[in-house]
Amino acid sequence: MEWWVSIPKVELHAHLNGSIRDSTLLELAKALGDKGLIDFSQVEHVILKNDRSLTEVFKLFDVIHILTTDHTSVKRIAKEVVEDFASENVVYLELRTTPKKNDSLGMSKRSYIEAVLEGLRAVSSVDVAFTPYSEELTSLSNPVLSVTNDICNGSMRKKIFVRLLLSIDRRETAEAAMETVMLALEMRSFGVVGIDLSGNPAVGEWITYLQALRFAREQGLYVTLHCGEVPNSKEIHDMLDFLPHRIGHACFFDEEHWIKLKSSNIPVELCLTSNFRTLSVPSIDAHHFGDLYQAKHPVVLCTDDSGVFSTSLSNEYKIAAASFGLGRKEMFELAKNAVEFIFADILVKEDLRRNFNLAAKNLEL
Ligand code: 6MZ
Repeated sequence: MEWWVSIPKVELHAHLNGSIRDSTLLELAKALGDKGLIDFSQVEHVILKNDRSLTEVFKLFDVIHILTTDHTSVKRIAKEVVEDFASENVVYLELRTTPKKNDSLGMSKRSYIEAVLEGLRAVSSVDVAFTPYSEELTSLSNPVLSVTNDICNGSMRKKIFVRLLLSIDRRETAEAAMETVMLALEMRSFGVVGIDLSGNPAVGEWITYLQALRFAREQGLYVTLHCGEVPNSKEIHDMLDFLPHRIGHACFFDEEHWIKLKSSNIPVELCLTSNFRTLSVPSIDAHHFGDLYQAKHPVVLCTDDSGVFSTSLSNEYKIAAASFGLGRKEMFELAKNAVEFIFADILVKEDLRRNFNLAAKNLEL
């Protein structure tokens, strides 16, 4: 495992509330239980259950959201999630989350994202670079942001780039989706780079969000779609025709979908453990990673929900290597190649490429 942790990695598909530590979730549940607001024994059972179908995963998210949707918890979770990814040498993280409104807590979609940003600012174990590169370089107030090297106060500091994607949940209305896109546009100078369409794939119709997604793209935001998480041939075709900047999952594709995907060259975010645990693929060996990798189609290994599925990005690399007979050099190249599909600007890409080249030398690859 040590080697998989040691290589630099890029995470492009991680849901904030799915990446929460079990220990934090249990602590939050216990606190609400002590206040008599929930029945802790019932919730503990749901949190600790190991095998979950896709439907059960979304029931768990409903529980998680009851426990986590307040400013203090959102800030804490964002901080911990970044610390956890950084501790396993993730050097670039695109974190996605669904902005939430809760009038009784004075929470608006904007204040929810502001709490996430506060979480990023609260990280102390590593330098977090989350605003656009040009602003990072010119910022005088933040010494952390001398981005081209990691030297801070004379000592080497670890650094992680973080960018945010705002998710539209498939339960939302078209108006709510547009509100999220407008918020993303407003918050571009705080590291928001794009929009994700996610949520229970058995719910709603993606077409509801087409106008908001089109507008987002026209305004220069990146767009990634959860695509083919359940069998839905027409939706998969329509989503591919939309030509999103990336898609996630692609589990229930048929021959025609693969042809369309491959000819479009849309990069795919692949989540091996998540897909296996939700029974979206029969086994890891049979995962479409193998075919796409062989075909040299752009793919990126990701965790999806490292907390919910008890995994880590290092673990996903280890599993992929073992299941598909790939060596360290090939896996390192796969990690490095992910840099080409990030939604950040060219200067961040260049910085990351340098970082990977240096690591390759150090690891004698
Ligand atoms: C689709 C998923 C997902 O946004 O509250 N989410 N959507 N498929 C998946 N595969 C298992 N995993 C997570 O994080 C949790 C939310 O992310 C989406 C769901 O909408 C879930 O409620 P945030 O930070």
